Amino acid sequence: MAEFKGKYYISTPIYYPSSNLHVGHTYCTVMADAMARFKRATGYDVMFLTGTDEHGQKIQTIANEKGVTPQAYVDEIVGGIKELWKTMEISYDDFIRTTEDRHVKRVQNIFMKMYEKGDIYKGEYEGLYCTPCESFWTESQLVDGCCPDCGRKVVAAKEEAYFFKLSKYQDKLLKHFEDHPEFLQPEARKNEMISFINQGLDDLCISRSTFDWGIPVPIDEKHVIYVWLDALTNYITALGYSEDDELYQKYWPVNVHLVGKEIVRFHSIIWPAILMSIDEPLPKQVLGHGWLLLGGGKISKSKASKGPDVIDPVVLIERYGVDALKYFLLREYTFGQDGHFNNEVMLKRLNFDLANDLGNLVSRTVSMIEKYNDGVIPDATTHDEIDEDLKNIATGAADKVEAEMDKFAFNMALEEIWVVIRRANKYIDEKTPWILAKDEARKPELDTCLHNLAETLRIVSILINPFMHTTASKIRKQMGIALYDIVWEDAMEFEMLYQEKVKKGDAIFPRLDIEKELEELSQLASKGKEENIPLQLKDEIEYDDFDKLDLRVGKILSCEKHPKADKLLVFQVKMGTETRQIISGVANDFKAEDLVGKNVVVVANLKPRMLRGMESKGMILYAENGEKLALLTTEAEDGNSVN
Ligand code: ME8
Repeated sequence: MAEFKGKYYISTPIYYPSSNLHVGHTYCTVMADAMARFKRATGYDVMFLTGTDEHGQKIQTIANEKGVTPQAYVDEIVGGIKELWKTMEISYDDFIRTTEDRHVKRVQNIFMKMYEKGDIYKGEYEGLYCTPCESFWTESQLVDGCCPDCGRKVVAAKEEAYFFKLSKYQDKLLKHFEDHPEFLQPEARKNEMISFINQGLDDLCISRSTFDWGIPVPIDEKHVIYVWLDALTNYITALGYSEDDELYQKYWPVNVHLVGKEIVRFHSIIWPAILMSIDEPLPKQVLGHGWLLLGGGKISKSKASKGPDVIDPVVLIERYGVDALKYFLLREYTFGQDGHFNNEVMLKRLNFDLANDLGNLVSRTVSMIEKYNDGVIPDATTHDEIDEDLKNIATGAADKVEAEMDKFAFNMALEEIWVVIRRANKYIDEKTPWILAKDEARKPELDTCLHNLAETLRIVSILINPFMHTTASKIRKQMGIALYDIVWEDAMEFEMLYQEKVKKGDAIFPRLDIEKELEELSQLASKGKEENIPLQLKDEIEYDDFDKLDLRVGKILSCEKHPKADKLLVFQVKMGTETRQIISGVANDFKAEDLVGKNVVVVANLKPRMLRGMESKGMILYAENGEKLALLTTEAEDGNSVN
């Protein structure tokens, strides 16, 4: 076992379940997962937290549009997010949802603590509001008159609200930045934040009264807590803060809040000020990572894939596997900088680094051990400079990987591992085992060569384990090495194998036909787009128009053809205490007898009309469904209002 080095708490942002996640969210979570696994491997007691940020106007609006409750809406999306993390084997220790009771209760406790401290007051907020980002902005913060975060339009808004005295903490925040140069990285972000504070901090609006999908303000039921106080506190509510403090005492303060650069401001200014208000320690570090870009702009939930590139992680995983996607995201991008996401770059990396470099090394090594030594890893009995070089590079890599991981330089950490892999491939070319095999006298040299390759692969399997643990297991399986108990320190030792029996398996990363893959991905991306062509509809109506309808559930007691019109059906419909006659022109679409007994939705306040000498009081609802009409039925019993 690795020497115990203490605790390590890392978090991702809690994502909005406004729609399914894309490869940008996956990028952040994959980095956090790799770090959590790396820290566990190197002797830390890790707490890795992720979750979902489920309240707010935007989610309420989307749910309303879909005709479901906000809770039902988020439950479904969060189910998909958890499924995605399960498929990707994300090793989080806890997943916090802001709609959980544990969070709600603790956020209210935090609000009360701040209130009792005198840090919260009631005022009136006037500002420019970006609805998708749920942020108020001042005129000077706008970029080209639009939201500086997402680039969309803002609207003037005013409302009674509770405020947090953020301005009170301005000097203390600046001092914290000065005293803790490591607090916010990268450096460029830190300078932005310091100048933001120097411009003067306004007090922060922390409640809303124009919608109700949120945590009620404990002292005023008309208000819900504005999303950032609700969201940021997840990092401590998940640890039981204010109720059951055991985990809080153990893990807080967090070692790293890993966040996208657009929310660095919330994490390095607002969140520390909240913590100062409740007299709790500040995060040790906030790390802002860059964005994945597509066609020049940030990949975002509201922007569908623009070009031929697929950004849905589920599709990429189905085609290339979890480890391939993880590898690409960690290897391709430089931490802290933006990077372009592009399917072609991804496919090339998968072919060059995974199929060629790593895949070939595994398959060549196993094949040669099978061919030249009956599948048993031989002992090493000879030694030369080339062997020495391979050994030094292989056993020296773990420290280099650790040094890069300390800087969150995932790409460089992987590069250090690939230095070993490429050295081993070169070692095969230098040693030419196929020539050694022809000369019985050189069998000891051949054995040494095979042994050293096997040892190197054992080391590689340990080094890649935090990043691609399924691949690590596949390599170990083919090498006949124990799958469990992968110990980081063993990557620093060379002589650990003893006559294990290898067994060739499938290629760990099959070679991809890049042209063909690009073609298929582009078809998938455009298929997604075709499915989203707006419907041809009648003119838009106002909500007030719709609200005039009184919709009721009715049960069809009988249905017959109109005696004087072929197209009309005459219904007797029971709605609660009343039974009515309703006539619909749907005889061509339905058989009368099929409709009897159905519970339908009726516009109950439609003005009565005479149709061919018979009165029709109300209207049964049907919807257009392609060429046909669909009867709107319900499982509810008759007599209930439905709008
Ligand atoms: O901001 N490239 O949630 P969110 C890289 N709920 N990373 C990206 C990305 C991209 N194109 N797009 C998203 C919220 N991300 C709040 C957070 S925390 C207390 C509350 C990643 O669903 C990145 O980490 O908009 C970013 O910060 C996060 O997803 C935003 O996710």
